[in-house]
Amino acid sequence: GKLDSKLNYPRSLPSLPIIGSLLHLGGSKQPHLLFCSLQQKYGSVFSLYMGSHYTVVINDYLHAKEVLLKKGKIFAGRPRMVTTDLLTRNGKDIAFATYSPMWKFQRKIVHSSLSLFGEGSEALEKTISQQATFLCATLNATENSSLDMGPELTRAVTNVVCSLCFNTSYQPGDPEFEAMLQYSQGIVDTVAKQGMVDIFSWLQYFPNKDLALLKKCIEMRDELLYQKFEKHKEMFSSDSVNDLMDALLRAKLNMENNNKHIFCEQELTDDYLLMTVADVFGAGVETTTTVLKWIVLYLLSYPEVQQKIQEELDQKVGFNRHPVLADRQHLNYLEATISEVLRIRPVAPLLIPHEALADTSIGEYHIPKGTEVVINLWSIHHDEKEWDEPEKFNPDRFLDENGNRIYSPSPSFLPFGAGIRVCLGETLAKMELFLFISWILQKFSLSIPEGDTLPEPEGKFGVVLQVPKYRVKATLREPWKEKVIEK
Ligand code: HEM
Ligand code: PLO
Repeated sequence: GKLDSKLNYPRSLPSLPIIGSLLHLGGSKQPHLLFCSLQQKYGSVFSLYMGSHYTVVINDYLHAKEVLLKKGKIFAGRPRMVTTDLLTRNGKDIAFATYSPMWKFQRKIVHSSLSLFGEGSEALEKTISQQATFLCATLNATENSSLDMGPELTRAVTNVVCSLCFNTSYQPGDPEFEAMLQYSQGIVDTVAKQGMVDIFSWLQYFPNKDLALLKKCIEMRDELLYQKFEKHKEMFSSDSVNDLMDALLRAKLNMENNNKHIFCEQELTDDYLLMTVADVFGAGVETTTTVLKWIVLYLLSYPEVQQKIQEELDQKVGFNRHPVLADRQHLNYLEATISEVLRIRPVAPLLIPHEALADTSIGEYHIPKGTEVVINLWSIHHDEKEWDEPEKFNPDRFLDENGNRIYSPSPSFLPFGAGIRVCLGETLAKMELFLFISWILQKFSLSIPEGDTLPEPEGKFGVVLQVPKYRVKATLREPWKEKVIEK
């Protein structure tokens, strides 16, 4: 109601509070699909009220890039939500924290630890390869029977992030791992999914099943975090910093010793440390696992794509050694397939909502300070003006006529976001996706178990776009029949 009539605003949806409920009525469209189809009537930039919160939805890459890149700093805020405030102790993490000097500092520590222990080092490639070995051993053990690969993929990915964050890993059947699976699913099911409590915050004061589940899951997570934290504090030595938790502890000690807070006024309390690791751990597990499950589902639906990847692997890697990261530049079709999955099923179909930190504009439209800006990555990745038959799964669109990889045939491709809020784990995620899929397909062919039918690849909207459950039959490929898969 406070809009200035002299200024130009995006077209607004009518009868607004109803939209809030529309998003949640069973059977009706999911938010990313609803927003995508509303473009027809309202154009690619439109506004609505989430309860009383003025929200602008962006459905095309030009306006998205203006928000994320050109005016990235102005739009670097995050709106507060009831569920994410609970999850992050009022925004003491990175992903759901609004722009602040502390947020910058947290990002910096994570970024440098990831390069130190991860992306730059051979140690990480070794860790991922070791997990790939275990994964292949499990597939071998269940050969020709049907298997839900979900938990196996999750364990492989979790162990990689565990090693980066805590310098630990899980054995099969570890009860702590089972607990982690359970609470993380509960969080994914309830947090930041444009649910009613986040739209009408007063609903939190009434009995609410989702919120109760979220609180219980956060308790479970906290217990696990504290335990890791206490062990790290006990063992800490600034001469041997081996993981993210150590790096954060060292940053905290340095800040206290110097007693001058170079980066920010605020104190780096335990809460900030805990929420930072929790973010990296949570993001590290849920995103990469989700993409792996999407990739396998598409490989089952498109056996010809799987076969082409295997032919490329046979040619470029062969059967006498395992795939290594250095093979990435030669495995164009595999890389194209990964990109195509990230396009057609973006992990974060609405990114994480941004917030305008000052009065500004998007295109010709005035945007008041405090506006929530939702970037609809789904629309951007399914834009008919940018993609030929966007609903079609076609890895070849990421290759030129000679089969060489092109980063993207259209600028309308932002699977990791862009600008100052860009994903912190892009390099790590790409390493994992490449190594896990290449290891699996070098040794196994994946197919639909007899009598099973695949679910529709629709995806369930949430803080990540969740994959429907399905089962897989893994068959050891001919050249590997004589070889022994390492245990
Ligand atoms: C943020 C995608 C893996 C850590 C994001 C965003 C997207 C994204 C779209 C939001 C950008 C925005 O709000 O504008 C992905 C995809 C992944 C992936 C597609 C896997 C294929 C990871 C991994 C980590 C990670 C493995 C672990 C280090 C983060 C963090 C943020 C983030 C901490 C918040 C950044 C901020 O708000 O400043 N990611 N991500 N992501 N991602 Fe990822
Ligand atoms: C996933 C469930 C975990 O238990 C907690 C968690 C932490 C960070 C979140 C992640 C969840 C979901 C995916 C998010 C990530 C931060 C960045 C990432 C939102 C909720 C994406 C894709 O934007």
